[in-house]
Amino acid sequence: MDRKDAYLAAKELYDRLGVDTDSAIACLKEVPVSLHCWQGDDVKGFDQDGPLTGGIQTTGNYPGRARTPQELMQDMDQALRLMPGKKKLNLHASYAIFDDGEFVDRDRIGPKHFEKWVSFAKERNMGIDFNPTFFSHNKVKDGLTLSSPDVETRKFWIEHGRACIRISEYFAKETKVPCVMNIWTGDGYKDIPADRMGPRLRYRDSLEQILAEPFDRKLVKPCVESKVFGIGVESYTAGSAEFTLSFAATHEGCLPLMDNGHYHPTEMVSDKIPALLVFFPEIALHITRPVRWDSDHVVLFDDETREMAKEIVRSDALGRVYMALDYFDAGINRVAAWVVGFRSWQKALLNALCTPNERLRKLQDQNRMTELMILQEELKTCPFGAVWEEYCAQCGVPGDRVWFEEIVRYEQEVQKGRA
Ligand code: RNT
Ligand code: ZN
Repeated sequence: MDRKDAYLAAKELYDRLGVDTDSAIACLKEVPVSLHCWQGDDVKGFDQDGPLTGGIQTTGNYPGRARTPQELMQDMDQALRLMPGKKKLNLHASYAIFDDGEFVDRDRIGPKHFEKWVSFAKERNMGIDFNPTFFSHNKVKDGLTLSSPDVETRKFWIEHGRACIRISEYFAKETKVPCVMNIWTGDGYKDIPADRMGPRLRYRDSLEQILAEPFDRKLVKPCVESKVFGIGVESYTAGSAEFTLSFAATHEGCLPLMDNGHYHPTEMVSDKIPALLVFFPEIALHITRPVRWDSDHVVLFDDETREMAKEIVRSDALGRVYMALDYFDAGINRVAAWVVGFRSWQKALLNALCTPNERLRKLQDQNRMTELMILQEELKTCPFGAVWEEYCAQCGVPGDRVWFEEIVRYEQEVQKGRA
């Protein structure tokens, strides 16, 4: 059976279940998903040459890492050619691009250091999201930034946050798409601290000083990302779940950001999404795959990824949830890692849009739990693959089982020559 016939057969079956696959495809084409630049170079960035710090780690040494802005953009372009759907670019401040011989520290960076990224995004019709970089830098003092007891250290990082707000607003104005600006710090302690509240009081104050920078709330969407622990920061994290959620709840215009690698292993972010949507007009997500810890493996089309997408769609919240990918695998081809993760999240969203949510909801409300269980199980073997292939074709990108040829070619022609 050819692709089109397979799609028509699938469409008919979904139609009988009460799902319009054409509308699902049309809807997904308009949903932006933010693609993180840091998968391409193992979170190294361009503004310093030290190690990755902050309790996060890339593992693996697959050849072909992008070493320069040009290589990173070239690799990202290759990845973009293999991804269906609407993309947004997600940058970290450490990806500032300086002129030859120029160096500007993070408290002083400005829009001009991101002009090349703006052109890149505009030419590809993408908005830009942004992240101040509170790690991998010599002014991280004793593992602390915004919560440091040292006034000078705090001041430096507050200035960095404020500079990033100005850059975020510049991105939004240039691309005409609001910029989600996410604040995450790895601040914390390896071993049992004596004062758990002090760092949090300082963190709150620092965040307030950053947000005191004037900006248009329609253009810049500041977020605070929580975390439970990091490598070398196992005992205490200043920006815990309760801390960031409470901060966002009490600061107008500030969004909570949940990264699904940042919770205890049996906690599910899929369940937290509708809980937060009850109270917050907008929320943000980092979509990742934690394997035993916050390992940031490539996102797959697995159970929890599917559940997260379903909760967003079922809550009718595609317009209220800012979705960004956040993982970094240096053990496989990095362009392929980008593509697999992006395609997996697209699959999860399409799958959610091809779920008869109204019908399922009715069964739940009528307490017809036997039927609910059966239908939810049987949906798992519906011919979703044919709908996915149709979506890829309509987006002008290769379907499953053929795009990898492109990776092989690109690796031979471009990535292989890199040291
Ligand atoms: C770290 C956080 C954070 C980073 C990126 C690079 O655990 O998830 O979002 O991964 O900012
Ligand atoms: Zn994250």
